[in-house]
Amino acid sequence: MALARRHFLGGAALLAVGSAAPAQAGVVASRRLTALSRTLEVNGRAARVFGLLGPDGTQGLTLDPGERFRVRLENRLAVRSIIHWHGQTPPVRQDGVAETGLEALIPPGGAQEYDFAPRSGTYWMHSHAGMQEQQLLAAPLIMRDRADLHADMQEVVLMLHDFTFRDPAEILAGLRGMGKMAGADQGMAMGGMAMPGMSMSGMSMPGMAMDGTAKPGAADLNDVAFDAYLANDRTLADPAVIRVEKAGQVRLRIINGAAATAFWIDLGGLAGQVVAADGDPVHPLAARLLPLAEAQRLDVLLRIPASGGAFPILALREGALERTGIVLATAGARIAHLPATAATPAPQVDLSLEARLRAAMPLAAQPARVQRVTLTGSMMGFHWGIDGREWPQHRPILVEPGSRVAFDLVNRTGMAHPMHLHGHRFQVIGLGGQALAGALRDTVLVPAHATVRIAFDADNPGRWLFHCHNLYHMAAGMMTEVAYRGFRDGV
Ligand SMILES: [Cu+2]
Repeated sequence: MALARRHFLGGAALLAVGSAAPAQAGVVASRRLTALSRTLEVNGRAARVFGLLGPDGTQGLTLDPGERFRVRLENRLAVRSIIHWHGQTPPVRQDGVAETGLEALIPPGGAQEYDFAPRSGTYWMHSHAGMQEQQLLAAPLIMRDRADLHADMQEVVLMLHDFTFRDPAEILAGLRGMGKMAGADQGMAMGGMAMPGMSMSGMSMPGMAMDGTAKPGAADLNDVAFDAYLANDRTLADPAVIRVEKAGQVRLRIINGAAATAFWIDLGGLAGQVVAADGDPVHPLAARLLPLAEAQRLDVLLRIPASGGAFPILALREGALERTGIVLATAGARIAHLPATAATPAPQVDLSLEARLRAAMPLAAQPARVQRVTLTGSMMGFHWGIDGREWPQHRPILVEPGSRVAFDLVNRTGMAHPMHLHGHRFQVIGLGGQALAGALRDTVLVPAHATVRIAFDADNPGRWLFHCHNLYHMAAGMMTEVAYRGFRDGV
């Protein structure tokens, strides 16, 4: 690859593998990140999953303020892979995707170098190859800023996953086959009608309430029945317990790394202040219950009571009873057992928080050409697309270099779609026709039958993936490219 070659020629002396020690003033050697297999215990059973091991021996990577993203990614898997730096805005050939043809998958035993100026905040990284992300090839990517270092504040990362012992490819095949079996008149239409025999292959019934009755008019939720929901790789049977100080302040960095699950984050007895969405600062907003779609992040400031105690932070699966979480606890606090199911189902994740978020540093006012992007498809055959086309039969969305671009994301389907644009930061500027100066994000939820308007500056030339981050929708075809006019694929 041209980029890797240039980097090797220009910076070979800096590529001391596995060392984070400064090579010279202001320069840090590549940090090593390793894609590998590991074993987790889930519900008392061993699970073979993927992982991304950082230089400190834990999952994920944390960079210091001002540090460049200078990373050597090593593939120790038995399969080809590539890791996408979700929400970061690198040059297009370092985005960590192979679908555009601008980068290649990394072979087993191979490595790839990356070097770009990162955005600070709460990010994450995950495989963009096959269905590896469903198998937990994903980890936190935290870019500290100077304020984080000087603040008298403890950082806690909460990373969420949905987990299945089954092969994700089989699940997708089951979802597609189910639609065919259902036929046009069997009630698999949006809105959720009862259908017999839904337990095969572990699929859950869209639009079904927890007692198995249909929810007339409700949107479809939760295509896939998972075996467990993980918070920092653990279930509530044995949750991560994180020691905090009485009267201390915590910056909770919440990452929804789930494949196909939106959650409500329940801060319980703690009052929280949302200070960032998808890594970008927002005006502080008090909240206790926070909706979080797939791939989205929220940073929340928490104050631990002076009296101390144990404080569960729960993630509630939307439209369902299942939940997961971690426990923040002061020294000696008694930690009660928390059941992994709630008594009543959590509501559907919505835009109630989105409507209240305001970017701390919004885009400068500027006219934009609004383009309509229609989200299409249905549970029928599990076909999902954009403007009626399924990847790779997509039609790229053309943008003018240097221009302000706006998209009206019009959801014509009965399911919500968390839409992710690579390589850019967009602002949410309209919800259902209502204008707002909302959060800067890289992933926005477009609920069933809703319209969301986003705007961004076309300041990062290339061809960039734009897709639903429900990974089964993405695999089924809900992906396209945003292509800069005049961008040349060659070097
Ligand atoms: Cu979707």
